[in-house]
Formats: sequence, C-alpha cells, structure tokens
Amino acid sequence: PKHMDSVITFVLGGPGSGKGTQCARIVETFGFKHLSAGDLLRKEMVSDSEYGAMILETIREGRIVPSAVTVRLILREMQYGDNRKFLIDGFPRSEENRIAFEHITGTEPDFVLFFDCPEEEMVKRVLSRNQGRIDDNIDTIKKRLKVFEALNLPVIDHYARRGRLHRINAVGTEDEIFEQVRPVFAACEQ
Ligand code: UP5
Ligand code: MG
Repeated sequence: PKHMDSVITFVLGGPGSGKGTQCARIVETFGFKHLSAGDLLRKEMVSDSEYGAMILETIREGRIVPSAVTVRLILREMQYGDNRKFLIDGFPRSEENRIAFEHITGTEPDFVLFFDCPEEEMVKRVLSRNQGRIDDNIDTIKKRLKVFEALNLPVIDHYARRGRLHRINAVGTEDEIFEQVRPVFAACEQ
C-alpha cells in the first residue's frame, strides 16, 4: 500500500525519447528515486533468475514482460531505503501493466510525464546510443515502436483523461527539455 507521504511519477515515451536522460536530471534537482523498469528487467535477466531466458527473449522481440514479474521488481525496489519520491521510468507499458500496478498498490500516480518525440528522431537516438543493448538494432526498434503505439499510447490517453498527464515536447537540447519538466515538480516543492 502507498505510504501516505509518497509521490509516484510515471515517466512514459517511446524508445529513445529521453526518459532515462531526463530522469537523471529530475533526480539531481528534485531528489527523486529513479526506478527504470527496463533496467530492473535487464538486471534480473543477467542474475540467475528463473525468468532470465523469458525476459531476454521478450526484450529482444520488443514485447512486454508479464506484469506479475515487472510489478514485483518495482515494488521490491520501492521498499529499499527511505526515499518516498519515486520516478518510475518506462512503466506501465500497457493497460494490463497499469491495471496490475494500480490494483496491487491501491493507488494512482501523482504525475505522469509523456516525452513526445517523432519516430525518426527516436530511431536516430537509439541507433547512435551504442551501449550494447540487445534491443538497439533496427529490427527490434521497429517492433518496439509498434508495441509502443499499440499498447502504451492507450495508457497515455487514460492519464490524459484523468487530468494527470504532462506532455513534454521531447525534441531539443537536454536543457530545453528539462525546462519543460522543471515546473511540473517545482509546483510540488512548496
Ligand atoms: N538523448 C537523450 N536526450 C536527447 C536529446 N534531447 N537530444 C539528442 N539526444 C538525446 O536516450 C536515448 C539516447 O538519446 C541516448 O543515447 C541519449 O544520450 C540520447 P534515453 O534517455 O536513454 O531514452 P529512453 O527513453 O530512456 O530510451 P530507452 O531505449 O531506454 O527506452 P525504451 O522504453 O525502449 O527502453 P526500456 O529500457 O524502458 O525498455 C526496454 C524493453 O524492456 C522494452 O522494449 C520491453 O521489451 C521491456 N520492458 C517491459 O517488458 N516492461 C516494462 O515495464 C519495461 C520494459
Ligand atoms: Mg531508458
């Protein structure tokens, strides 16, 4: 269950839209704890977890890991330490993910950020990243973009209807983008 004074932010956007980059800035400036669902899954994948092979195959195909696995990793991470301000990056990726998280925690996010970025820019960024990710190749990127559109956009629409969505234009320099992000959190600092 949600601790009374916790703040939950979901950070959404397509592959390479800059979620991780901007999360680092939010952590620096506003002291949130950053939980990247993708990073947690990649860490689980290389541990001797029973889900390792399944996660690898799912990420390589750009599909979505079952909610039960991802939600457990996120909740485990939320319990470590005493920082109650969470940035949950790259989750929920589907209505199924969203409903599972909201059902298990009994809560909705306080804020949802959506980094809105054109596809060709996302492809360019992912292909030039060069960090050895198994999903950073053109075939998998195309699949990730399709899954984003089919499954993640409905989640974004849901939060827009709930009045929780902050759409950020994700084209520009990192600084320019952060200047759109800052007021979202500056408002809750007072
Ligand atoms: N960059 C950043 N900002 C820039 C700017 N303003 N101008 C120019 N370049 C910029 O940025 C990407 C690259 O662009 C970097 O090189 C950066 O320097 C540059 P980054 O901040 O890394 O973008 P991000 O949105 O974090 O991209 P990422 O590739 O991490 O997004 P994905 O959503 O694709 O990846 P994620 O790790 O979240 O998920 C990977 C896979 O895990 C999914 O496809 C899925 O198979 C699985 N998954 C699940 O199944 N369930 C989950 O809940 C989560 C993941
Ligand atoms: Mg990322």
